[in-house]
Amino acid sequence: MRSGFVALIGRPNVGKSTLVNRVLGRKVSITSDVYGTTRHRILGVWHAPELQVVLVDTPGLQPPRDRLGERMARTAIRALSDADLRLHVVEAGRAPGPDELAIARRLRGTVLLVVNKADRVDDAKLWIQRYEPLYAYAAAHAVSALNGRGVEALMADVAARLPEGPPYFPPDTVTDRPDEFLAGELVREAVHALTRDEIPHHVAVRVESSSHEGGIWRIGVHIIVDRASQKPILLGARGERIKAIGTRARLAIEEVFATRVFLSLWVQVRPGWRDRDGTLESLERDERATWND
Ligand SMILES: Nc1nc2c(ncn2[C@@H]2O[C@H](COP(=O)(O)OP(=O)(O)OP(=O)(O)O)[C@@H](O)[C@H]2O)c(=O)[nH]1
Ligand SMILES: [Mg+2]
Repeated sequence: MRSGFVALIGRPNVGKSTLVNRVLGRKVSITSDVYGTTRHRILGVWHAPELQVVLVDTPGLQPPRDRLGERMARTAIRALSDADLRLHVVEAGRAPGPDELAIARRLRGTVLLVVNKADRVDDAKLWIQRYEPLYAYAAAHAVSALNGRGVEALMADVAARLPEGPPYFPPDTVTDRPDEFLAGELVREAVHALTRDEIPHHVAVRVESSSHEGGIWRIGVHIIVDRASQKPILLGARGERIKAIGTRARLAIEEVFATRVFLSLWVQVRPGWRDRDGTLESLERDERATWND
C-alpha cells in the first residue's frame, strides 16, 4: 500500500482546484475565473487499489494585499512543507513572470511540474520547456484539467513516487471538509459566477444553520460584504441577483449531495472584514465548529 500528501502549489487561476475535482470525479473545491478563489487548504482523497493519494488544494500564491491574502499565502506555504510530494501547477499559454519565479524559489524536495490548460495551446512541450528551468523538477506533465487529457498519466507518476504506508483516511472519505463548508463555498462560487470585478474578493460566507428534515436539507447562509455599497449590487434590482445566486447555489448543492435543498441567504455588511483578524479568525472558528458538530 502506498499513501501520501500531494500539495498543489501555483499562481491563482492556473486550475489547481479544477484539477483536484477532475481527479476525484466530483467537486470538493470551488473554481472560478476570479483570481484567489480558494481561500483554505482543502483535502481531496483519491482512493485506488493499494493506493491513497491525499490531494492538498491550496490558495493561489501571490503577493498579499491584505490580511486575508497573508493568511492565504501562509496556508499555501505550510502545505508545501507538509507534503510528501509537490505539484507546481502552471498554465500553458502564459510565460513565467516574477510571481512564478517567487514561487519556484520556495519549492523544496521532490516537485513535479504540471503544465495545465494544455487544451489552449498547439504545442504543450514548448510550454514545458519554458517552465522547466525554474526548478530541478523530478518530471513534467502537460495536462488539461478541463477535458482530462494527461491526468491519468500524471496520477500514475504521482502514485509511483509516494512512500509505502497505511491509508490516512477511511475508504469513504473524499474530503476533510464538512458538508456545510462545501455548501457555503458553493454559495461563494455562485457569487463569483454572477457578479463582476471586485465583488467576489469582498465576499465571505458563513453557514448559520443546517438541518435535515423530511428529506430536505435546510441551510441558512450569510453572505458577508465589506462595504455597504456592495449590498445593493449583490441584491440586484428587486432582489433579482440574490435570487439568481440562490437558485444557482441550490442546484449546485443538490447536485453534489444528491439531496433536495432549501437554501436561505442573507447579506450582511461587515466593514473591512478582510483586514480584521477578529473576523477572519471567527470565520475559521465557525468552520471548526461545524466540523465538530
Ligand atoms: N481551458 C482550460 N481552462 C481551465 C483548465 N483548468 C482550469 N481552467 C479554468 O481556469 C479557471 C481557474 O480555475 P481554478 O481551478 O479555479 O484555478 P485555481 O488555480 O484553483 O485558482 P485559485 O483558487 O484562485 O488559486 C477556471 O475558469 C477554470 O475553468 C484547463 O485545463 N483548460
Ligand atoms: Mg483554487
